[in-house]
Amino acid sequence: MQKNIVGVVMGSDSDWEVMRKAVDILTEFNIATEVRIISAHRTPHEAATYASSAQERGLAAIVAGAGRAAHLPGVLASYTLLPVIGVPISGGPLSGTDALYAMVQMPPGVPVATMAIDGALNAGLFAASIIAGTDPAVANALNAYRDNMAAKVRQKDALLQQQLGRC
Ligand code: RP5
Repeated sequence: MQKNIVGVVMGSDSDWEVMRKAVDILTEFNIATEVRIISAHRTPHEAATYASSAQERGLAAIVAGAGRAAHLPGVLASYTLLPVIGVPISGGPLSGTDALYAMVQMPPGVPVATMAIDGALNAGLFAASIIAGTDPAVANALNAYRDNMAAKVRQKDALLQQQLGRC
């Protein structure tokens, strides 16, 4: 059985444009993904079946994105002990704040690790961090990713100092 798969689940195809960022970064780290559209409200039975069988399919974590009254991550979390990472999706009259509050305000007992509104990239990175604890190749990839980010910041700082004539 394949292990360390990340489930990337979204409530609607309209969430895909945001959620693909999680899939892209996980793919960059050679982490397999299982990508599904499952709705807590429109397909509740699939949500229950998906989450309750996730561990036996080899999933290490679930990234769940949804907008509006976004119950998907909480519902999935209630059916599995796997870490569930919620991504509130923007859109609708409340611009994603509704989804953010729905995810971050989970009542005590069944936690969801909530990212920023549309924070699918960080959700992918967070899932990779979970896997990095047991997979040195993923840990190396994450370290390289951070080194690369740091190099870019230093480069921008050097450029700014140059423009200001302070170097
Ligand atoms: C949520 O409602 C979905 O996650 C999506 O963000 C939002 C709107 O869904 P659609 O009407 O675009 O299918 O359940």
